[in-house]
Amino acid sequence: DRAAVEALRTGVARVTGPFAAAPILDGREVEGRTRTVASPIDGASLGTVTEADAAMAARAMDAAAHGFSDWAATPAETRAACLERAANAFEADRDTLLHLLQAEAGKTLDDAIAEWREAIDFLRYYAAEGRKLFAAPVALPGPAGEANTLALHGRGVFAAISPWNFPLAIFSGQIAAALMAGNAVVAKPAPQTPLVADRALRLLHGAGIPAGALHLVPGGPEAGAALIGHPALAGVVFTGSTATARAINRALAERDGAILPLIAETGGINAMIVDATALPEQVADDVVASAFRSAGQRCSALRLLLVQEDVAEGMIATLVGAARGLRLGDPRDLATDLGPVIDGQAKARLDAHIARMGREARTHLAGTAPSGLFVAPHIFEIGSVADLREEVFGPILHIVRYPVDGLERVIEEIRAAGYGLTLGIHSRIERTWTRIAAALPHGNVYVNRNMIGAVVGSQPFGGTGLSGTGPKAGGPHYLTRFATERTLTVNMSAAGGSVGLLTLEG
Ligand code: UN1
Repeated sequence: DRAAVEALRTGVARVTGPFAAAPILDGREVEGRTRTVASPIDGASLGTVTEADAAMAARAMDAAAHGFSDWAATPAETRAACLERAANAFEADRDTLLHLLQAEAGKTLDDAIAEWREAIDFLRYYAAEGRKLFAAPVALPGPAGEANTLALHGRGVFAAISPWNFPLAIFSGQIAAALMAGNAVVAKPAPQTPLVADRALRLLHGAGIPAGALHLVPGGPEAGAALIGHPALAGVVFTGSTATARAINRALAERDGAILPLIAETGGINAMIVDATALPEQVADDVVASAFRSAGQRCSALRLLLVQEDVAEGMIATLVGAARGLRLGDPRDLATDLGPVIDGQAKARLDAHIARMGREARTHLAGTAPSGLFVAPHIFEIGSVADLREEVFGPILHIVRYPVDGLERVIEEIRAAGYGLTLGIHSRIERTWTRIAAALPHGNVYVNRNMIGAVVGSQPFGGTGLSGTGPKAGGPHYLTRFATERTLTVNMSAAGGSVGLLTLEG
């Protein structure tokens, strides 16, 4: 309702900076090189960040290695309770977190609220899942006279490397999962969004996560490389580009010693297939939301729309009409649909892509944007799926028409691209969508709806192939990958084995 939204907006607008972010090692801020953090909305200074260099990142790893054993020995119930207290603290800090999501990441109020809620959901969900998984060893069947149990243990120090497009939800979700599984964490937020990360980290500490178990290193690739190269590293959780995941994988492979897990959630060339039975108005709604919401800066966003040629003309006209109505501007204005893109580099990449499409593709929509970091929604028509070779991270939709007998070929082309994140299907023929869903490896398939905004616990999120390693964030299997599994087998019939003095340790 309007009044509530207006009240919320007023509360968020009342928050004032400046804010500061700094490396936090063992609960203490560390000094170093400092720079200004500017808002993508208007370039206004929001505060400062002290960035960690390689040496400081290495010190954070040392500190985490030191803090690991106490945290690993903390009962799972206590770890879960810390995350739940953190969820409450995130709720209480609503106005400031929303303010930072808007000012630092350029989000609309809708998007900021959705992300803030998602962060809270991650904290509560992993606490609940963790209670089930980590509370006590599980008894397993075995031969008579033998007791078998299986227990999950933290691995050690996890590096958590998170992106700017969900600087609160993914940042906090990675940390919560790694902590719940009994790991110590060194978190490196994206260089574009250190302020909201710093705020979240302080809330986590305030909720009882020990200073020794969670450390913050704002910084760039140099700090990231120091984390990945550090001898204490036990695992990496990463969300970002496919290229960076590959570089991390390579660096992990070069290390001496243990083989370490990488949990990566990366990019996609996400497609939606629309056949002639789809409802045009619903398609238009769902395409506009999937392609243009958050200015297309979601890894789940729709990039490639495949429309059956019989209905393509009308469908494109409806879409163009709907997209033309989108408002671009300051995301703190409630009437705004699309805020800015994250930085000058992102804008330059998008502008270059738009220029290339202007030459190579048929242009259906090319709006103009206000000055600054704004990119207007664009709709281009290309000849085939293969014409789009890379993930384009912004409000740019590509359309391909396919003939009624061309569905198999389209499926084959999507598979050949190698990404497997989100997939949308609009069809009222069940046989069609079951066939498409079965033929493609995508992690999140959405039928007759939009394809963004996966809900924690309901639509666990993550892809396959070039899109990530799995398991899926916000799903029941995610925490296990952060842990090691160990069995204990005891011969109960051997002398001394059956006297009942034996207690199995968790
Ligand atoms: C990302 O954009 O990095 O479903 C992943 C969604 C979000 C995507 C998060 N969970 O839209």
